[in-house]
Amino acid sequence: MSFKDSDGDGVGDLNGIKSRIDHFSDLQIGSIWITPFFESPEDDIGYDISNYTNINPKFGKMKDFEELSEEAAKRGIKIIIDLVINHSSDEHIWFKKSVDRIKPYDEFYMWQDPKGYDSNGRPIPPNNWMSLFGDSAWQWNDKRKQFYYHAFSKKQADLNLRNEMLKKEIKNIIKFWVHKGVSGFRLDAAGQYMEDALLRDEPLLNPSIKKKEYDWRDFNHIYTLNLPETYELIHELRLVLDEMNEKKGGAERIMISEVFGNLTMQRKFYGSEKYPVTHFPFHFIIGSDYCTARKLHERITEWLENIPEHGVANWISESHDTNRVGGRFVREYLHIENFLMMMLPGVACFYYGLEIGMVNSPVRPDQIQDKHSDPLSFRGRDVARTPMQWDDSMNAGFTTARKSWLPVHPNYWSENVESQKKFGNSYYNIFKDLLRLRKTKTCKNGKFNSYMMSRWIYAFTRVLKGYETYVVVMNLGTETEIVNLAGEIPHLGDSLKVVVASDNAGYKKSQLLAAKLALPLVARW
Ligand code: TEU
Repeated sequence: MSFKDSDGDGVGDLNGIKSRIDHFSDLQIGSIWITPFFESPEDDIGYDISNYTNINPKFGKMKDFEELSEEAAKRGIKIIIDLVINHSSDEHIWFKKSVDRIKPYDEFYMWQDPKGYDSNGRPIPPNNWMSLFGDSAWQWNDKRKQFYYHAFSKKQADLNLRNEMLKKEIKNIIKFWVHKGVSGFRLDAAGQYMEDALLRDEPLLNPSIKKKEYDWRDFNHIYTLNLPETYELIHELRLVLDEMNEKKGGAERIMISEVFGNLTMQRKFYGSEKYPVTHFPFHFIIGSDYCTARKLHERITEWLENIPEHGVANWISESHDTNRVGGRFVREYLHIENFLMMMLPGVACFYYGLEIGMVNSPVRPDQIQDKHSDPLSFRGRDVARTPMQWDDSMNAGFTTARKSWLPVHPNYWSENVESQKKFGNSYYNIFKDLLRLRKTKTCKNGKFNSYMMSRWIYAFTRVLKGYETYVVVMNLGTETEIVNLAGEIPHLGDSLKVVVASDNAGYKKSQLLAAKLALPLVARW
């Protein structure tokens, strides 16, 4: 955990979050998502849970969570936690009992006999399925004399989510945390929940490319990703939550699915009004490529137009699995993503540090904590997991320990919450201004219109009759361009006035706006 350390061991914790809860009130943030803080041997920073209802002592005690939950509730802030049920740690008691074939745990995991034995007497895995973290997804267990399946590391054994007894356990975990004050769940790796019952081999994406060794990316995951049964399972879990909501007089608790894929697939994670699945899937807005205005326009409108009527859009730009946006391209992309997420219709999920423009941090090989760099990102995941930068004291005010669990970014002496609060056009203050705009009626209910002003200049408006109207303009390119907003956008009033800009240029001209390098701004009329 990288938000705030309260006990001086160099690792962030629940009391740390509680001590800085006013940071969220200050920004008027409605909910916070906390990554796993449960009992775990930490093979994958806690995404390998050995007890779902115990707290890892490193992060605090149950009492600390209850207090955090109370303090958050007092401020109207909801807490969302990770529900990591695709797999458990191999150190979970369920797994140990499963190895020993103790009922009902014997069928809690994905056990399979070997396909056969090689000439050296070694067991051969049942099929060609690969783990996201490298190598075969099948791990031999010598005691049970069978393989178990693991989509991620071999210490993250996939749970057999078709097992009714296990589903009961999971439903109880949901209820347990709701009773502790949790208002939402992020369904970790939801796409991986189900696997083909016939264990069919997955086809190569490109069979003509011959390799000595293939990895996860080489395959078309038709038998291990986003199987239709996934939605059925989530729907079942959703009903548990909805029922608890009803009991509490329509309290709103949510489920978010962490899934990746095309629109058709992501749409399914919404379900329908009659058959709800999650409230929304995470939707990464730009991703890892440069965007022209056309591409951005297409992505945004396609997404907004295809969301089922009962659903809400979602935008996210970074997480603990991705690189920081600011480190992916030029740093100004940070502003672009923040402006988009704040002003587009839908729910925006911000990764900590975005409010002060945190960028990828240099992490020396001897400082690396992540044992399983995401193969989909080329630089490992630690670069985006470094401590929050609070002030210019030692370790950026994150911890009183001499050494924090991951190094603090060296730029912390200037880039930190305290100093940015004082400096007018800082990331922090711009972020706050945008959040204020986001709360307006126009941003909540206004109509959305999208415009490609040129190859690189993208604009959109939010319009609500009887209220202030906003136009957001951004330059995705690297050259200064002059754009004629009035010529392109119908009904643009004469009194156009810039309300938030990512630089200090002091725009005055009402209709001609000079959009500089990656400059996003919001104007109203
Ligand atoms: O990540 C899940 C994850 O990496 C997959 O969803 C994957 O990116 C996708 O299927 C590719 O199509 C979550 C956590 O965020 C991550 O930190 C964990 O390492 C992982 O689950 C295992 O729990």
